[in-house]
Amino acid sequence: MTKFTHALTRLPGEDFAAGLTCAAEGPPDLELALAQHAAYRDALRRAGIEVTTLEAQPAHPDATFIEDTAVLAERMTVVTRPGAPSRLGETASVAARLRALRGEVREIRAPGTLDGGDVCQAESHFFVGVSARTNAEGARQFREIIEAAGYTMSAVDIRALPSLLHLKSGIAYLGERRLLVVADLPIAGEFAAFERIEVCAAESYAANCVRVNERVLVAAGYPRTEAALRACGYSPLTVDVSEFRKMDGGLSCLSLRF
Ligand code: CIR
Repeated sequence: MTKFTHALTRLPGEDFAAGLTCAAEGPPDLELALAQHAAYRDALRRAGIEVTTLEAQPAHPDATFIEDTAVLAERMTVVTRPGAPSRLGETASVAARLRALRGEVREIRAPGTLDGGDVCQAESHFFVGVSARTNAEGARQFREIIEAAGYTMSAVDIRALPSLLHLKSGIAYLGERRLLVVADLPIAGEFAAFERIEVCAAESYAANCVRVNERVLVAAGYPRTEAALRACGYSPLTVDVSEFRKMDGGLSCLSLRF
């Protein structure tokens, strides 16, 4: 499992409530979202990470979901091309920051689209969701880049699963060749090489957790998932992300870890 030392986050802005969402949970409370974001950054620090936080990006209310703009692995840095047109303008500032921090940056180019939320790394293998946001061309370009860097990849078509905005809305790699997954994710191909821990239907939102060094960050309010993680020997750190959930965001998408 990668040892993470840094994370990049971005604050939600004044226009946070104007972002994309299908969740019928009402508008987010910005003040609470800022407090939850601060607690999230603290949780990352408790897991041993130094956190860099970018200012909110004016006119880009979804930019706090920074994970969608890049994919970082030990041997490569890829800046994505988000599938929602309103999010295309989020990548330039992230690319500039990543170039300064990590050197060479590869890019997904038109007509490809790829959201970082569709990319799940499990050791040297990547599962890539083909979704409403990531198209086949984006997945093809990503494969070319990562195979050149010595990784492998399998594409997972989730377009028939409208409950999953992104692949990682329904899956997380926990380390130790274990995946935390929602029950309706298709089991096929390379998934078979991993142990599956299923999240119960009532707690499907909690499948989007993040292993960070010795801890697992998991959304607060999902006790069965938290218990399942403990039963496997993990040490969960719960973080309340209710205001980000209202904007269809998961826990992982609030940071880029490296
Ligand atoms: C969007 O629809 O793009 C944002 N409102 C939420 C993105 C969440 N990203 C993620 O879970 N990876």
